[in-house]
Amino acid sequence: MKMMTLKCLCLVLCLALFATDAYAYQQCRLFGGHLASIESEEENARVAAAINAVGDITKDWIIGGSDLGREGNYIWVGLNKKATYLNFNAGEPNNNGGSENCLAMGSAAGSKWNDIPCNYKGAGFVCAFIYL
Ligand SMILES: [Ca+2]
Ligand SMILES: [Ca+2]
Repeated sequence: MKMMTLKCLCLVLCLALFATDAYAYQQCRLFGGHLASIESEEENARVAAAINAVGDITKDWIIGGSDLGREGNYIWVGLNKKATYLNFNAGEPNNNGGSENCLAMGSAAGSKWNDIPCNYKGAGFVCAFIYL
C-alpha cells in the first residue's frame, strides 16, 4: 500500500548582517534546512513573497544556487541538483569580475536573480525546511 505523505515547504528568512553565502549555507544546515532552491515560477513567487513579508526586496537575498563547480552550470546546493528553471534579471548572470558564483534575489532585479560573489554580504538569506 502506498502511503500518502504531506510535504510542507517552509521558508524562513534570516536577516543577518554581513551574511555571506558560506555563512548562510552553514546557518541553514545548522537548523536542518538548506538555502532555498527555486525550481519553478511558483516557487520563485513564494520566495519573493516571503522576502516581501518581512524584509526588503530592494536588497540582496542569498538563495541556494551556485555555478562554482562549472561556470554557467548552476546547481541547487541543498538538492545537489542541476538548476533547470532560471530566472535571471536582464544582463545576468554576468559573472562580473570572473568571480560571481553564487545567487541572490532582490535588489534592482526585484524577484529576479543576479549572480554575486560568494563572499558578497547580502541583507540576508532564505532557508527552506521541508517537513515530511
Ligand atoms: Ca559564475
Ligand atoms: Ca551578476
